[in-house]
Amino acid sequence: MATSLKNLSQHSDKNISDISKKRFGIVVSEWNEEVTESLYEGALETLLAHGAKKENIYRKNVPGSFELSLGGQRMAEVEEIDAVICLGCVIQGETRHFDFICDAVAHGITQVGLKYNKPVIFGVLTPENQQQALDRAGGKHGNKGDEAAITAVKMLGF
Ligand code: DLZ
Repeated sequence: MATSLKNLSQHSDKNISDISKKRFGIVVSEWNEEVTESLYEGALETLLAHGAKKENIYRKNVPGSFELSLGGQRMAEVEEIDAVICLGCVIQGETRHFDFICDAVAHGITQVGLKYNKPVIFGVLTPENQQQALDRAGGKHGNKGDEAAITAVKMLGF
């Protein structure tokens, strides 16, 4: 999967390629389920709207965002999967849990992408409260799940 000269455009492009044969793994955290289900719906609809086939999209749940790294790795190690989207929502609380979880998942997802040389997308909301989360999961500030899916599509075209 090494990049060769023919994959590199001499002019900037938007990196949107044909994804009709690409396979996607979506990993969804069950914490703050109302939010993460909306993120999933957004990601799914966006992939389909860009030409992905429903039968090429695989989903697995993990208990919480901390587990997204391992879940993402399980998806990424499947050779036929081209890109992985990790979806979660960590709401800031009064404990230091927030920092530990966010740091761990950001680092973990980065490592998985580099290890498998595949797009592994960080679709994790880190809001202060549930309302801010809902606003970014299909509410007034859009849907981070859509953004995560677009990012996966763009990275496949890289
Ligand atoms: C423990 C915990 C807490 C306090 N908050 C969240 C959260 O807001 N969002 C989330 O996705 N997960 C949370 N978790 C669960 C952790 O991600 C993880 O599942 C547990 O610490 C077990 O490893």
